[in-house]
Amino acid sequence: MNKYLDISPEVKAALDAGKPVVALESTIISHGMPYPKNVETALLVEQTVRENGAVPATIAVIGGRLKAGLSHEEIEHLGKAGRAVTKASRRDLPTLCARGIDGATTVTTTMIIAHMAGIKIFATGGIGGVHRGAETTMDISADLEELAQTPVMVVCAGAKSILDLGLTLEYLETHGVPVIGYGTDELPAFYTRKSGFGVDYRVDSPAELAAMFRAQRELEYKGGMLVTNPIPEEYSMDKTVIDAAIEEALRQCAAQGIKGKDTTPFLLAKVVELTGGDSLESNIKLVMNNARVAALTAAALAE
Ligand code: PSU
Ligand code: MN
Repeated sequence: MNKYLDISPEVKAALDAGKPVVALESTIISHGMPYPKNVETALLVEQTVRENGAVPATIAVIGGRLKAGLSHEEIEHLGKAGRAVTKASRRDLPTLCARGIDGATTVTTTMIIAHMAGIKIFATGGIGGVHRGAETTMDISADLEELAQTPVMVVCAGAKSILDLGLTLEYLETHGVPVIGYGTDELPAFYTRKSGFGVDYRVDSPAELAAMFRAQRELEYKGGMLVTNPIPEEYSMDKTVIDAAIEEALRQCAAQGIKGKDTTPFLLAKVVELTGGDSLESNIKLVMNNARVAALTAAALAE
């Protein structure tokens, strides 16, 4: 086992027994939602994973240790400290480990640590991608690169249109990452069920997702796969409302000269602010929906 990795006793026991485990990220806690909703959500998502037959492993860096499986106190700490916790991508782990400090893991680092621990399925809300205007800013999330090289299945609700969804799909295609629609032919756009872009394959059951993941391993590919699961109809947002909020958030981001790793957290927080909290409720529901599909898939994979 890696010398920086700590697997919680419950997660370790499940992995040793070949039982289903689902990884969960922590940037969504520290940078994706306001306190205390972030902590409530993190605990609700863990509960959803359990109710669907798997053990949750929320991942973060605590005191320079890579943690797979957090205590409620650790989740509370990450939620309360919020944006004071380093948003940790691939480039940040060596420094955090060497200095013994905390980090909230993005999709990228959650995949890295899940893979180190032997966890194959990971549920989150949305992934990072190719930002609008990336043809000049070169702002492309490390999440896409990680999907290309780390064998973990990521279940998300698509990507927010703070990104260029078309370019994000092109990038994933180039890097050989399958984009699967769960119960849909169309890429979901996080708050809404449709984006106008098609997915590579539609899958209608956790068993079929497990079979695809198994085949990818048997082919000895190094990368992972992206499962996009549309937000349940009853929680999806009005496209006009959310698009207007995103456009305004992008305008403020440009006007304030926000760059680099601060871009995504800034846009996420602005959208919540501009929609008066409605988008936060949708966000919570869609993460729970992804946790359910991931848990059922982990269970199918464990069979
Ligand atoms: N998109 C969301 N919610 C999130 C994130 C993205 O809808 O919480 C977070 C995830 O942790 C993701 C990270 O991995 O932002 C991507 O950041 P960046 O764009 O800087 O790579
Ligand atoms: Mn970026």
